Amino acid sequence: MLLSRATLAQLPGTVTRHGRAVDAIRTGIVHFGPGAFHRAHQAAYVDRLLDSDPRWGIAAVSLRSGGTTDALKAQDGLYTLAVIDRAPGMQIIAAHSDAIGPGEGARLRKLLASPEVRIATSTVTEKGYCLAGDGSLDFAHPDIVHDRARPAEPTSVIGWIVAGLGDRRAAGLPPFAMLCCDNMSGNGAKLRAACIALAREQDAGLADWIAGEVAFPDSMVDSITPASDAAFLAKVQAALGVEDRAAVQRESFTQWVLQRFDLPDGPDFASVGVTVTNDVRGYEQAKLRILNGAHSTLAYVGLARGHETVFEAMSDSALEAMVSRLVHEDIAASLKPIEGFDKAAYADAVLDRFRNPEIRHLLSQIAWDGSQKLPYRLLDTTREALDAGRGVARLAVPVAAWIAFVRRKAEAGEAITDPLADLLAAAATGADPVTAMLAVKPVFGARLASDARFGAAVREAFQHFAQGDVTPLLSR
Ligand code: CS2
Repeated sequence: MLLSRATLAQLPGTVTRHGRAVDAIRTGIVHFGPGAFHRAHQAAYVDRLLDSDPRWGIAAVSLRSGGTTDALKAQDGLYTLAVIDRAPGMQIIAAHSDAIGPGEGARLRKLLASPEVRIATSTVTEKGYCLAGDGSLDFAHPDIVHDRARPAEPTSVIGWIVAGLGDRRAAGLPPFAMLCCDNMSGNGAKLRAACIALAREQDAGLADWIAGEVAFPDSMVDSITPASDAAFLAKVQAALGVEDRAAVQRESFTQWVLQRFDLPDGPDFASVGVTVTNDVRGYEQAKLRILNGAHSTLAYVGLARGHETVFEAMSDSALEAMVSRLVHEDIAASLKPIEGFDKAAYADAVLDRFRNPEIRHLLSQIAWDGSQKLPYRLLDTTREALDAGRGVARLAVPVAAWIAFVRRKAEAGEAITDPLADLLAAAATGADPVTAMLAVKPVFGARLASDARFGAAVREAFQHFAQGDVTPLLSR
């Protein structure tokens, strides 16, 4: 039997259920990309919001694969959120009022033009936005080529946002606010520029309207959400007494910092724990560079040292000490000061979250999409360190580790999960992998590709990975 409205009443008392009338919930938010992170993070905030304001039910939209939307449909939008540390517990989330899978474009189009829908949100990961290395829309991306040619049948999230906004403008409706919830610096501003650029190809009036009328607030999102593996789903089933194909797990820590934006009579996100502020950039930078930068370092160096999870990598004292120095010295030095924000305390708290034995967060999951992640997580820091005349020997270690990771995978004939997989595999298996990889412009840009100091530091670190003797690098 599946979790659903019909089976809700038979769940054991240990599982928390909301007490509100589900029938009253309306769809006010359209969300692109209902993966585990969205279901564990944004949806949990909205679930609380719905207790007092039923207007903000979420329609979950999957443009590519229908696994999650099928599960949500079969379960009346319900699923379990398991918090797996400090205050462990399971609660049923009922924030999704609708689910739209691939092939349901007509329904999506109608929903995006509904006056009740006032907000759209997205977690489609970095690569989902079809951006080029400089953060602008990549007009050579196959999905964007398609959407330019056939704007009425979009395939990319950018194409869908532009089509939805175009319909609203044509109908004389106000736009929806567009909230990007992915780990990119200046995420709202980048999404805004991409939407305007695509709209400009079709209709200059629409592009100007988007530029003038649509809010694209920046945001910082944070909660460690390991993938829902079979063991976890079995645990949920044992606790619930029914099957739940959309269950998610996360740590108890959760944070969402959202740039204040204008939406008359909009949702009171602050009332459910969202930090609504005028300046998100400092938070966003600290989170991306410290947490995600350390994560990617642990992933690539940790995998080279035979570790499987973040917890195991953090239990490797030499690696832990190097990551701690990287964060406290190299990364902290690059951060903009934020009033009332203690960088060192923040870094310590993040590293402490990584030492959580309850969380089995696979390094291989974090290692995905390195070409999309490294620029925000480590390379901006590196570029700024070079400009300021600071050393980059430690920052070169995760970069060399990534090159070694790609090389190992390519040589073993294993799939590399990365939109640039073929290009990277060819570069990393050539005679001079470091030069070839640093020449990948969408990742390193012209500045890092040609910086002799950086090149030498990466080359030197890479030798250690190539020879399988990484330990000397960890005393840096
Ligand atoms: C991780 C993130 O998978 C990854 O690349 O670094 O998903 C990380 O767990 C989250 O950003 C934490 O908020």
